Amino acid sequence: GGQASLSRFRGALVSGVLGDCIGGEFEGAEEVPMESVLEHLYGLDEETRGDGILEYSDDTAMARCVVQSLLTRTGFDEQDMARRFAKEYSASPGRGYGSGVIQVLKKLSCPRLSDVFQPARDQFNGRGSFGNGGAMRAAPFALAFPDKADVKRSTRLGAMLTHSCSLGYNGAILQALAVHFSLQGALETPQKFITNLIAEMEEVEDTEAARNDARILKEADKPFCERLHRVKELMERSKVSIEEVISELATNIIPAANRALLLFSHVFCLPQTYNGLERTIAYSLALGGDTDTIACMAGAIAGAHYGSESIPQTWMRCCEGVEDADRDAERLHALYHQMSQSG
Ligand code: F2R
Ligand code: MG
Ligand code: MG
Repeated sequence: GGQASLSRFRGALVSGVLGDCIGGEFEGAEEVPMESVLEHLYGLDEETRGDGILEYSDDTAMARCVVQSLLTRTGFDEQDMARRFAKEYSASPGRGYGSGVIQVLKKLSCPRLSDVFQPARDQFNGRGSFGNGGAMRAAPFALAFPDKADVKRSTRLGAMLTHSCSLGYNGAILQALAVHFSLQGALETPQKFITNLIAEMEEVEDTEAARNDARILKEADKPFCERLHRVKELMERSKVSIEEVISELATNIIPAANRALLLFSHVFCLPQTYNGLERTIAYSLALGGDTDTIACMAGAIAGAHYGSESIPQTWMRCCEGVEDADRDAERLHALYHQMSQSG
């Protein structure tokens, strides 16, 4: 489809849900052989599957809150979004939330709470969470706002409702920007795509808070820029093994760094019968670790690039929440174009 077409919106939102549901199988696994990934994926094609058998986790549960809040309020409203997170958690606490964020979600349900950002600031002795819970639900911000500055501002605040450490909210901004650029067809030239992201993150990470957090966590001065430079170097080579990607980018670093990997996954080759979107999800699973979240985020970026036509129907039938995502994508598409005309 053309830039910011409905197909790209549906691709992004639905593939995020698919990545979460399909990736849940391997979350936390240290090593995931490609044979196990392919076996899992072939299983989705069998007649016996279907009817939303794979449930979505916290990634999609929270992204759905973001979507409903942005649509209902026609923009970002922190009170409304915080209320939705709290209500969703209390209605369905067993979706596999991070152990720390549960405390924030419980506090957000308190009617006497005056500052909705305070519970997140209190996390981890006042340091805030650097988990990837902000990034896993960031894609809808890119689907609601056509303006890049709005995407950055709303994604940062939306993440800060639960993640007040800069590595948590800046990772969310990186994910939203990747979806934003992908919607516009920027992945046609992957090198330029990464170069654009580096330029954006140079600015995003250029704050006192970011430098301070990076120092405390013994990270590079600008952790996301550093990872993106590594991704760019690896992409310039003709061949890179999966082990190398994992050891270069995923070990001995904070969970937030996982996010850099997803930008890379679409370039790898898997069985020829697989299209680009299927390859992205398969590769995300083979990385191991936080597979539901990596596949959810990579799925959203790849879905915005390849569009809804590349999503296998058999996968869609297996995953919970796909129909809702498809319907919401249409509504976000309308909101996005309404905003681009008015602003
Ligand atoms: N929680 C999980 N997976 C665990 C297994 C779930 C299992 N399948 C089940 O059903 O029980 N996955 C989900 O959590 C990740 C997103 O987490 P989020 O929202 O960022 O949570 P939190 O608690 O804020 O952070 C996660 C952990 O990171 C460490 N951490 C964060 N900031 C820290 C800090 N400043 N200092 C020290 N540690 C910090 C803590 O261990 C947190 O608990 C996604 O994968 C989602 O799928
Ligand atoms: Mg999850
Ligand atoms: Mg996860």
